[in-house]
Amino acid sequence: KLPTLAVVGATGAVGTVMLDLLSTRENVWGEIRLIASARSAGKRLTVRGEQVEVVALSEDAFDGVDVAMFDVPDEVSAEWGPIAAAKGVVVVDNSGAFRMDPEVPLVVPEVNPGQVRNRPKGIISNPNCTTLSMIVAMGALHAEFGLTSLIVASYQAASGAGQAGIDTLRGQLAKVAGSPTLGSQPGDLRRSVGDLGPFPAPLALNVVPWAGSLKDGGWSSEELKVRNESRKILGLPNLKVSATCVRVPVITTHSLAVHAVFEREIAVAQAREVLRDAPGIVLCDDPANGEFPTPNDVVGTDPTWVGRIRSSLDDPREIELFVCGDNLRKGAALNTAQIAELVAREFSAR
Ligand code: 11C
Repeated sequence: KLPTLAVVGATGAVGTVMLDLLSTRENVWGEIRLIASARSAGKRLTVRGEQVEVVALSEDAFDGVDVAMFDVPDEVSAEWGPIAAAKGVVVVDNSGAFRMDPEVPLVVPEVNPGQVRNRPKGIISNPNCTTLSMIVAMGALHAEFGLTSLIVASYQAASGAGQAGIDTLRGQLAKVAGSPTLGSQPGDLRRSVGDLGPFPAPLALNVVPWAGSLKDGGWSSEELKVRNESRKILGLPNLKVSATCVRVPVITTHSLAVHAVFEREIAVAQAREVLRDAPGIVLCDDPANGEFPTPNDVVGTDPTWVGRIRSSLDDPREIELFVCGDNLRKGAALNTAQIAELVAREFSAR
């Protein structure tokens, strides 16, 4: 019998992409149950071409469920993940609630698929979308050249902050679009765009060097996630990682400028060869012909796109590159679905 899947948080920005993926990827599931907050219960959503009624999150909603993909706020996962796991459900969680728990694996199927089975709590975590937007490329290069340090700057899309982020950016863009002057005087956008939504400054016609919450030393939670999660996924607890996370007026697809240092010398041609052969990567690197990844060319696609590969002018062990990944797909729903599919294989092997 094919395993029963629950999608918890089926109505959010990531949940919507999850349903789309479940309708288009290989069908490895029996029943698919949709679970959301009481507010969304009763809604009917389409999955695999059929209308399915959303049920409210409750202990009973997990009856008979084998695997559950959670995309809900940290505190909801922290409460309900263990409740589902106690009922024997394998929980694949896309929140930050369990990622750094040593008893919860943090899995990227192209990088550390074996970790899926190492789940004493019955919970597997899905990384943050910013980490995920670069880690498949970094994992492939690390396997060949031995990564020692990462310095990154992110260019994060509004949808990283959920549907509220998308709605805020679109609302602000509508307000500024017709103005011949907005964006040319100090603070004029702050006075004109209205609701800042989940962002601490106007995002339309602007960039905002902030994502997440304030942590010690002036770091943002997002920057610490990139550091801690990269170390855990790559199995490099001492990897040097320094991130500056920046929000840009893009709807969906995160980008990162990456400065990577390796144990061994790495030529551009060698890096290209590794990335060309790596699963989940598209090499798009021909600047003479205007070819490099941009978020708008990448949005809606599954792979991590890599371009602008250059050797450091100062050290043959260092390279620079630019990566783009759809933060709602590989950055969230797709990686979660890929992990869940690895678990589904265990059921079909029984
Ligand atoms: C953003 N990366 O772009 C964040 C959203 O830890 O899963 C995802 C937060 C998380 O705002």
